[in-house]
Amino acid sequence: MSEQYHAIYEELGMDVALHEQMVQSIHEGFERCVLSQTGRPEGMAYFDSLVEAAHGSRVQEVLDHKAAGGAFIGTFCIYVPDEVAWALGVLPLALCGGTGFTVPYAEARMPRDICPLIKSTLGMAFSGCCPFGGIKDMAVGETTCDAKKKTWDVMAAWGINFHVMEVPQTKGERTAALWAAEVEEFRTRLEELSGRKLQADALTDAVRVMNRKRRALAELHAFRAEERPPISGTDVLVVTQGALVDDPERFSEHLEALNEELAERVTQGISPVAEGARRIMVGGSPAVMGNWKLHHLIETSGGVVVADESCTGTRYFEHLVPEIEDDVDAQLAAIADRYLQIDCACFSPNAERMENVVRLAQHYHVEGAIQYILQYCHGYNVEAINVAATLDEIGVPSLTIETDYSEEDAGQLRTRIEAFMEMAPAVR
Ligand code: BJ8
Repeated sequence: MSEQYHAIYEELGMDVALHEQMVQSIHEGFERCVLSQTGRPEGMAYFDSLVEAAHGSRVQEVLDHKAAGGAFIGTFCIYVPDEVAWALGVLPLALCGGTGFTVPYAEARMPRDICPLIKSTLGMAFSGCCPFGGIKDMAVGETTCDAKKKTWDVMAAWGINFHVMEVPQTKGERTAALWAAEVEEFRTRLEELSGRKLQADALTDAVRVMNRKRRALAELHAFRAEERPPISGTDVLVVTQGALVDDPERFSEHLEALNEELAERVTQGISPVAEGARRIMVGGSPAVMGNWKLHHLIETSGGVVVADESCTGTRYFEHLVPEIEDDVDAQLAAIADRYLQIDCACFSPNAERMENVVRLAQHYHVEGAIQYILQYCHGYNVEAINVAATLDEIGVPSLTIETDYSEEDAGQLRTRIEAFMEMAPAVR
């Protein structure tokens, strides 16, 4: 598996044996939830390989990037504007953990009642299983939820080089100005880190690279509106998770090829989705790499996930950044505007999210929505009440599921999902 990188892991001071066990446990979940599917597109082979690459070849690429004089930052949220980093030769990588394997290592040092995404991420670092922790030049946090922002304080107190972006909690002129200032400060921090000055042409190029990736993802997700989608929701999740860790240009190339294959499949009427499968929208907390649990349960209980209203779904790729030439300030302002359109549950009120939920439910012809709440994720959990009421108004039933990264509740969840599927009215 990751044996060829053992020398690197040892040099990074990792616990090589434990890391191997973690990789093995992720792989077992991947086999059970993803590779067990039938009728998958051939183009998925590349995206499958990203799961292994995330703990192998991608580490080598980051090291090569640093050896060539570039800097490397770890991020934890899709509000961090990657374009600014790329334009300064800084490689950004999402370090969010999706495996339950490392959760106990975080629980030994942090409160247990914080969300599994944070515990998995921290547990990777605490257990010596994170190859990126030791090579990052800086971590970039944000103030999206209480657990995260207090965690950054603890990390900073432990001597980790942290930059925290203040994500506002309301949307309006005053907070838009605050956010624009945060993006500007991010630029300054990265200029210091990289020893470079942000150049207009480099920034426009980085915007184009990211826009290309967003367009390709939008095209992929658009296939899900088909009556019988040419790809499963689990596979779309695998691709979208990969977008957070892969090199953006290489990722776009492979995704554009997959999209061509999917277009061909539509023409030929090829679909891995059983006729009559219930069309389900999943919304709420993100499901990052390592976490395929809910999609697998839905798609092996008579449903197909046709929309992901989450940061590992539409929230990640919707809205392009206008490509502005020769004007760094205008380009930065356009970037700030684009990122502030993300409708995370950290915003109150969150009318924009309610509008988006309705738009997505209608566009993808969903028959039911499952709100996916990571345990202790209060923002999405409480907001689920308004989301359910909004969906109810347009006749879409919803089910709210609160869960963690363990498999212990899988049987119980399956029973609830199957019962929900039976009551969801067919729109066809
Ligand atoms: S923009 S969803 S990526 S913050 S799941 S750590 S919110 S308690 S990940 Fe998120 Fe950015 Fe929002 Fe998206 Fe907290 Fe909830 Fe845990 Fe979360």
